[in-house]
Amino acid sequence: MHPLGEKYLRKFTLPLLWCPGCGNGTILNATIRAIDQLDIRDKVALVGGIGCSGWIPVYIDVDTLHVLHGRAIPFASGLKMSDPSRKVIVFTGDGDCLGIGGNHFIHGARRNIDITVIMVHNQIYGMTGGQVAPTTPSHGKTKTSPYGNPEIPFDGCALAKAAGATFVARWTTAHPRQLSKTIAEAIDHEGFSFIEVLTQCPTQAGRVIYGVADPAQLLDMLKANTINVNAAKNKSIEELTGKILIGNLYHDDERLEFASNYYKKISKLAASC
Ligand SMILES: Cc1ncc(C[n+]2csc(CCOP(=O)(O)OP(=O)(O)O)c2C)c(N)n1
Ligand code: SF4
Ligand SMILES: [Mg+2]
Repeated sequence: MHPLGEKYLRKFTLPLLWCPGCGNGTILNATIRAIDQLDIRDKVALVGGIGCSGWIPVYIDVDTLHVLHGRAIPFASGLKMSDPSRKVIVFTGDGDCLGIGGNHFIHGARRNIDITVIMVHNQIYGMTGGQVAPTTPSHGKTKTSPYGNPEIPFDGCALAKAAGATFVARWTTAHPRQLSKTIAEAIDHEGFSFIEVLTQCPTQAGRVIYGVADPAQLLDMLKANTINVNAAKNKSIEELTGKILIGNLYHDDERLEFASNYYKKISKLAASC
């Protein structure tokens, strides 16, 4: 086993429950590297929602919570408020975050509470067998949209920024080094940080939406369909058509963070009593 796996994986939880070639393993790897780089093993708490992606924290030997579907952000917020010194990271599926948990997501961002939300965007409800998600592309065929999805998908990054998140980034599982670096930056950021990770789900989205079950081919598609936000600056509208922007998309260090501001107010009030 790789030394970082030896150091951080909970051996009794292995083997991983994910399908072969699933992108969740890459996100697990990028997270472990970020935690190791920042040397925060004893300060971090990981919170997972329900779904294949919600299992990422289960495998990492640090303080973890595996909570109700759609409720990872409220649990994480409560944890942060009870122990503001904690670095709290949420792992949430695109269904978990933008479907059932959508309201918690926008209010967490609005408060600018200091948690990092990693949203695993596989375009589908993976764990429950391939139902349509709020991120499924228009016209995409799933088990519950057999004639093609009649809806328009959410842009999770645009929604996070509009709701008040102060660090917003998007990467793919085809960019593991960049993803790990951005996870470390997001953990360091004081405020609500949101990272969307476009990922391959060979068993459901790959097979059902694209007719492609080969993980390597799906990774090639992720590379081909994305462009770095900096490289995009020099491209024409025609060159950018159909491309999804990746990279660090938004950063604001000025806005007040919720937990520290709350405790500052409380201690001021206490001092004036
Ligand atoms: C309250 C509640 N409703 C529905 C479910 C069933 N359920 C479990 S996981 C899931 C969707 C998972 O999709 P997503 O969040 O995109 O995660 P993925 O498996 O794709 O990583 C659903 C609907 C549940 N566990 N709890
Ligand atoms: S169903 Fe998709 S997301 Fe879930 S473990 Fe399998 S490949 Fe991964
Ligand atoms: Mg999903």
